[in-house]
Amino acid sequence: MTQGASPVAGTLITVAPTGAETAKSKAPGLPVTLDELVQCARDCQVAGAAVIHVHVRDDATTSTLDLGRLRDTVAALREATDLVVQLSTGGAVTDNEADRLRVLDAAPDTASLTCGTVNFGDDVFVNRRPFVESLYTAMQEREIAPEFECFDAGHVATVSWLLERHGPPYGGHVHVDLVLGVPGGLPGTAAALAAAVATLPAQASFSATGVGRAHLPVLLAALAHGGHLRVGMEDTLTFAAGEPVRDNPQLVARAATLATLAQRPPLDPAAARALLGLAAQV
Ligand code: KMH
Ligand code: ZN
Repeated sequence: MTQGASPVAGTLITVAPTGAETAKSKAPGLPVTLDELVQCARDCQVAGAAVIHVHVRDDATTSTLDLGRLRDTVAALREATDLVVQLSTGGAVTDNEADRLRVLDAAPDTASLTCGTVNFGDDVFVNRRPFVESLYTAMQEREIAPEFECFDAGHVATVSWLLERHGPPYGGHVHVDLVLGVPGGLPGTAAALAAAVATLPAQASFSATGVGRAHLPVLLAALAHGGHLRVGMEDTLTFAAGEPVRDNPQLVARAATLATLAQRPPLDPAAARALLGLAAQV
């Protein structure tokens, strides 16, 4: 059954600080070392984030799925913050399925799970349905809560298909991130967001991410639909016309202000854990 998202009193803010695509030389505020990421995470928690969506870089600042780095990153973020730690299993469009599946060995609280293939600018972000199933069932076995990432309408339908075929996710709660505005995917408009929300599984919560120029329209539309927010330099490098983003906390702080204005202030990490069906942090 699908019937849109269930409402929640507060706003879960996820920060996606780094991503796989942007070069440090193009965005000096991008956190690419572990120290930079940990400091960014601390500051984003203070600004209102409850979840951090993590991609890591190697010593040359290139995106990597190196397991040792991922493990060190999960440990360092848990040590320094209360944030829910989410690792990306999407990686970069060049990453293979085995490496993407191995990300789960780093034992994050949650992991992203992209629910289908999509054109990604001039590239293709490949997510074969059998691979999506493998990631989903591996997360069930390892007690990692998936965040279903949907870049296109068919991806939302695949969430329902996964639930019907394989049962509920670890934690029991379905949380979907609608990523709008990728060239090749759903456009970053309020109308596209509303259409996607209308087909979410019953009782699902959702957050939304607007890529590039879609950042603010999607953020405002998500709040208007009772949704949660994902912001960060993975998707947004321009703060306002002619003004580059200084750093991730700047984006989190603006999202927190807008969520508060919408009468749904940011959830703290403990409330985020409760929403996502995760055990409290010890
Ligand atoms: N970098 C994109 C190809 C995810 O993190 O799960 C995929 C991505 C999605 O960023
Ligand atoms: Zn990502």
